[in-house]
This record gives sequence, C-alpha cells and structure tokens, in this order.
Amino acid sequence: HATSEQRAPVTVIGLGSMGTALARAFLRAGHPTTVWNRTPEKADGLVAEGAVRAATVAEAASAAELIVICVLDHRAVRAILDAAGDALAGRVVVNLTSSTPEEARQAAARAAERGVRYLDGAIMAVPTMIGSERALIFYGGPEEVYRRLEPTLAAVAGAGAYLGEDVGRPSLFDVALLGLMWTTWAGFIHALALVTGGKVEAAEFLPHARTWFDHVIAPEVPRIAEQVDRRRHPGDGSALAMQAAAIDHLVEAGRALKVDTELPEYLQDRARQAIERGHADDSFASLFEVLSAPTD
Ligand code: FVH
Repeated sequence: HATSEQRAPVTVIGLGSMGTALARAFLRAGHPTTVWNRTPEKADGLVAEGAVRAATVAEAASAAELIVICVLDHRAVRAILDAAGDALAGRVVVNLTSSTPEEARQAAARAAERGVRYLDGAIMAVPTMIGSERALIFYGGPEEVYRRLEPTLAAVAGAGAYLGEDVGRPSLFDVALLGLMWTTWAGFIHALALVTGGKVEAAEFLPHARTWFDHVIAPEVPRIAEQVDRRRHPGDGSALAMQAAAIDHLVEAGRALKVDTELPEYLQDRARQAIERGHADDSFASLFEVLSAPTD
C-alpha cells in the first residue's frame, strides 16, 4: 500500500452499518480518514483503527476535500448540509445515502448554493461487500469531478459505474433494480405459496424453478429490453391473449388453494388493459405500454 500521506484524505459522515464499512475501507486503503456521527460513540472502533473523530460536522468537512455522506435518509442529509454551513465550500460531497431522484437533485441544488460540488451515489451492495471488487456503486454528477475522485472511491467499491451528469440517475437505477429484485422474489415466494399449498416442499420445487429461471425467464430479459426500446412487441408465438388465459389459471389455482391471489390478479388486470389497448397478438412485453402510461 502507498503510505498514508500519498493517499487523499477523506471525511466520512454517518457511521451506521454502511458508513462504518465505508470509513473502514478508506482507512484500510491508506487514506487519512476523519469521521463524524450524530452519536459520537459509534466512531470508537474506527478511532482505534486510526480514524480521526471530528467534534462537529464543520470540523469533519474542513479535514478533507472529499466528504462522503452516508446517513439514513434525505432528511438527515439536509440536517448535515445545514449544520456544515460554509465549511463545505470549495469541497466535494459524495452523497451515498439512499434517496429518490428528486431528493438527489434537491441535495445537489442545496450543495451548489453553498459552492459545493456534488456527486450522488447509490450503493448496490451490503456493508460486508464494501471494499471488495464485488461492491457496485452507481455515481451521477459532473464527470470531471467523478474522474478525479475515481481512484479514491475505488477504495470502497471496486465496481464504480458512472451514469452521467444527471445526479438523479444513481437512485433511479437503485429503485429500478430494487424493484426488479423485490418483485422477482415476491413472484417466487408466491409460487412457493402455491406449491406448498399443494403439499410440495420448496426444496423439491427449487430445481425446477432454477431451470425455469435459467432457460426461460432470464433469456427473455434482453428481448423485452429490445422490444421496449423499439416500442414494438411482436407476439412471436406467445401472444398476450394466450398468456392472459394462463394467468386466469394462476388466479383460479390460487383461490382453490386459498393463497393470496392479489399478485396474479394484478397481472390479470394489466394484461386485460393491454389487450383492450390492442396488444392481444403482441408479447407480454406489451405490458410496458400500460405500466409506462397507466390510464387515469
Ligand atoms: N445497510 C445496507 O445494507 C444498505 C445497502 C444499500 C445502501 N443502504 C443505504 O445506506 C444508508 C445508510 O444505511 P445504514 O445501513 O448505515 O443505516 P443505519 O445503520 O440505520 O445508520 C443510519 C445513520 O444515519 C444517521 N442519522 C439518522 N438520522 C440522522 C440525522 N437526522 N442527523 C444525522 N445523522 C442521522 C445515524 O446516526 P446515529 O443514529 O448513529 O446518531 C446513522 O449514522 C441508508 O440510506 C441506506 O438506505 C444501506
């Protein structure tokens, strides 16, 4: 490792599970690291590892050009930016707190009012992954700022992905990927409710689910993306009308097994809407036309 004085000093504000992991990774990569947390005691472990505990946000801000903020939510970020006052002027804030695209833009505007350059980031990793090649963080904001900080930010996430000048993009990708994750898990859990309702162990169903993921579900994803970009969803032998009939079976089987049927009923309703809009012979991807432009 390069010695500490060769590595850029970093300030980390927010020492929850994630903030602590970030500060630890900077320390271990040889960056002189200053930390601040609303509850000071949370810095004890990091101080023992060589971090400097700042008494105030302003003191923490003045210790480095790069200030990484990772706290619970946008409200906390606003409180910290206000507490910092002018101490952030001329420095760079990289905000890794989860937020909405709109909140990210508000934080960037607030920072700009104070002469602070701002990158927004979305951490697509859990604390234990921080500092490894597997940790992915999306960044958005001025490219020259990002490129200059890239080597330092590599200390916390080997896979940094710059999404462009729009500071709202990292959280847009974050919520979209989280939505994909939660709905996929929910679909699998619903499938398990059905099979266990039919007295089948999840473990027995699992290999068939894995095969179905690998051979049918996953390979369709690039085709759906291409159809969405072309705004054309040819049915190719799996027309939506045929699939809508099969969705009815999913609902009826669920009712017979007395499991929750709101998820399949949602699919039934959106497929019906797409068919009403003329997509009966189109693919399942034509649901995009309903989800991206719902009727009031
Ligand atoms: N942990 C995870 O797996 C996920 C992975 C993806 C990204 N998220 C986001 O990271 C942000 C921080 O999450 P966290 O897990 O570190 O959260 P906590 O452990 O609950 O720590 C919360 C910290 O926020 C501080 N805080 C809360 N409110 C305020 C405030 N008004 N002013 C100043 N600081 C505040 C809190 O301070 P304290 O309670 O210790 O005094 C903690 O430092 C989050 O956006 C995740 O969505 C993590």
